[in-house]
Amino acid sequence: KEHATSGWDRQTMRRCWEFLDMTSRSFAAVIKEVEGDLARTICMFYLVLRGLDTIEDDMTIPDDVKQPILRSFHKLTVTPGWTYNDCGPKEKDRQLLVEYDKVIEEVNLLDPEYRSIILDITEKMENGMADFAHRAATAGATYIDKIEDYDLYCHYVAGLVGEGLSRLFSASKKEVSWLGTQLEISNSMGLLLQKTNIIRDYREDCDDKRYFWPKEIWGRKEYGFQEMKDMYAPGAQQRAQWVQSEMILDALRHSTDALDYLRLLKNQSVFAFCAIPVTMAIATLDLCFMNPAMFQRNIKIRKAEAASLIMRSTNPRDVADIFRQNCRSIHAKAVPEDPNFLRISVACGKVEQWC
Ligand code: PS7
Ligand code: MN
Ligand code: MN
Ligand code: MN
Ligand code: MN
Ligand code: MN
Repeated sequence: KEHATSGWDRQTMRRCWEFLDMTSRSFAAVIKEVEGDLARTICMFYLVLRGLDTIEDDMTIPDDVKQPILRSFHKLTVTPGWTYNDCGPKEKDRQLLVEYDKVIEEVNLLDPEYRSIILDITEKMENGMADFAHRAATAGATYIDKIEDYDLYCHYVAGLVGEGLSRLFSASKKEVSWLGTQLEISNSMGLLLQKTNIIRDYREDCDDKRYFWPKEIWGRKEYGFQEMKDMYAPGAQQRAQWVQSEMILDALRHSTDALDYLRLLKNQSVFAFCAIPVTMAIATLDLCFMNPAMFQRNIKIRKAEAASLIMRSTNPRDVADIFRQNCRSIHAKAVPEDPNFLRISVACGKVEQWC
């Protein structure tokens, strides 16, 4: 039965599973562990959004070309035979778009209820991405002003993924029918992951002129920065640290929602799929907190720690323990000189108290 629903008997679906391994460093393993035809559905959801993100990320595509491709991506995704060959050679996932006709073929074989959820989320995400991409092209670089804009961008690229996944879980009957209506906490799941990614990728994104940190935070007068890339300069370490702690504090806002979300899940394989990325995110926030290396290079949690997090991400109680431990660790590293000290204490306390 497992074999019949995962599509191993089809050449195109086999290629799609290969694409999943090629394009996802962290999601491939957890997606494959999901039960029955939901794994194949999430795999296809992932590949569609990965294709869309590859176009969003490609700075070699001029804005006037990129806009119509982004805004029609939900239609292209069901247009038999469509492929995209014009991504720059630097784009790591360009092959997925070169063979996108195989993704399209498999999307068209999905259960119509699943397919319409995927296409609805794709349409909302593509238009959000296109709005921000247009602003970035006009300004010459990605540039986010208010925390509100930051939350909106993260809603488009990750909060909507959370919404779509919740709707798919409900449609599969593996989770309660009303999970798909829990938009606020589904959004928070995505925002926690996306914000962690944006914090950790500071240097890599800066070097690509992708400035996702909101100016409302890094531009505060007391920090004294004129530009986001000034934070990695030699004399900036102390002040950059305070910006980093405010960014981490902002991400921690979503952590109790994530715990509330995980508590609603009933299916073991769905739980692991949702919990593993989230415990990795909390551990990554702890790793980044008060760590000046984050401004210089890409830092990652150790293999052994990741393995331990995966093993412990099996039930809400252990996940809450992981959250509490990381928050206690963040709390212990906070210093009174930090302008965010009090607010960090409160945010960590809230997670430590959660039950
Ligand atoms: C369908 C599993 C578990 C309820 C490709 C998983 C890019 C962090 O900013 O390229 O370009 O550098 O490093 C995933 C909610 C989305 C949010 C989002 C689809 C969790 C396209 C993770 C993932 C919701 C937009 C990292 C979102 O990519 O980002 C499926 C529950 C894709 C999830 C992007 C970011 C992923 C990301 P960037 P990256
Ligand atoms: Mn992107
Ligand atoms: Mn990307
Ligand atoms: Mn992004
Ligand atoms: Mn990133
Ligand atoms: Mn990335």
